[in-house]
Amino acid sequence: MPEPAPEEHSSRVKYAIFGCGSIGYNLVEELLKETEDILIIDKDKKRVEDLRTQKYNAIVRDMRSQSLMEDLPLPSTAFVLANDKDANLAAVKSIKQACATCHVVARAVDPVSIQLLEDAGADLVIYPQAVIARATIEHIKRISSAKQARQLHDLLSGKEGTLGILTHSNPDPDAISSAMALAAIAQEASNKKLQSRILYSGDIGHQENRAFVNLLDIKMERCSTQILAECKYIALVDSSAPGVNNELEKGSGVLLIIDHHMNGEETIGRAEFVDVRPEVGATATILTEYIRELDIPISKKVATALFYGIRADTRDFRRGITPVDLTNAAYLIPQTDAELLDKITSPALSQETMDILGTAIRNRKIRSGYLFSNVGYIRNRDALPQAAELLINLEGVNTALVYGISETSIIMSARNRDIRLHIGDVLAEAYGDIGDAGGHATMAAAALPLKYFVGVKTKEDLLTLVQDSLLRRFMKVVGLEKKEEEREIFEL
Ligand SMILES: [Mn+2]
Repeated sequence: MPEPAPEEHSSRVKYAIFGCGSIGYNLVEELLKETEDILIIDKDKKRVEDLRTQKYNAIVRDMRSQSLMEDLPLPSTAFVLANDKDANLAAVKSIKQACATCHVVARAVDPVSIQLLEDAGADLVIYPQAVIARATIEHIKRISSAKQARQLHDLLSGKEGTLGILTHSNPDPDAISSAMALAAIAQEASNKKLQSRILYSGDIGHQENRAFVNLLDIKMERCSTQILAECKYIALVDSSAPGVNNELEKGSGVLLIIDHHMNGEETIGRAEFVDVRPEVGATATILTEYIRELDIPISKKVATALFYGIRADTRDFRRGITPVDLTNAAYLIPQTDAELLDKITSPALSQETMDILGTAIRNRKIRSGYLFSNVGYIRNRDALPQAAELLINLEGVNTALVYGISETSIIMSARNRDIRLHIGDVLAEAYGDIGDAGGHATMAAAALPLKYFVGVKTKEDLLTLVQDSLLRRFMKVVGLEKKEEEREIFEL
């Protein structure tokens, strides 16, 4: 067996271009900005002569030849770019045979060649038609987002007075952070002539949302007709039209609308500027894009709020997330306050919530993977879903139903991870006739007005008295009851 002759291939070159038509030539021009260590291989004598007179390092060789790589220096990266698909395929094979570690980029002349070239060992296959289409679309998207940002800027730049920024009712972090960002844009664009007031209606529920507003020290005012009258302009954020989940009259005019909700059949009303993009995960994403495009300076507070807004509306980047959301969230990260973000995400529990969680844990009863817990009288309704959320994590539990009694109703919160069960439907079937009940497959709730349960003195007594019959309804629906009609519901 003859020894392989390594000296034959001892010389090396950084880049080799196989086939130097227009694509190859353009690539060489780009590569020259980085290095002159480039070798060009082409079968056309005239072409090679021309290249040589331009002082390029070029040689004549047929890419289909078995001896393509003979005496050639080994390239670190080879670009195979001829417009002949068989020649490209043959060249990729020869190159990989001569040098398995060489990085090979190959041009596919048609869609079928893509797979053939990959099979032959090409590390990257480019199909120029597809590359051009993608690049063009990217370019158009960039231009249109820049244009929209410019339009918003121009609209705000001529204004002065008060801009009322109205969120949807019961605002969440996406709505609130979007309002803050719009206020920052309005201030910058108007040269501080436009002052913003952030307005909302309903409640800022859930302790995470309240922690968000408190920790970020956000000034928000409850919307009233008087305040609306004091605002020269009204902007809607995270709400798709006047009168749709906000305090405004249907069809009334506003200055602008920025949102990501589907508007259904509702009419947008009159607005000078509308940017509604149902395809993105959060309104905060859209506002961040404006801030980037317009290069608006924002505080750590606004950056942190926007980042949290995107995160919350996409359920921690898991629901309806798009590359646009991620790109904009990534842009915010260096400007966010990590410590603040941590505090918002895990707000301190109130004494009462802690007590209720304790009661829920203590009073839990389990049967065939179902957990039930009676927490008694409660003032803070937020604690109930938190208790259900906590208890569903218990080993062996697939469905958790936590219930208690408030001033006005018996309330229930359920969590479920049994894929065969739709807990929203279960609650609706079990309690729909005596109150509000329903929800999703994995989370649901019920509120049963006390008017249905009369004649008992204290609320705690009432709950004790009716819980068996209420739970029987539930068990009947899920099929737990059949076997043990007569027995106590729980045997402890
Ligand atoms: Mn939203």
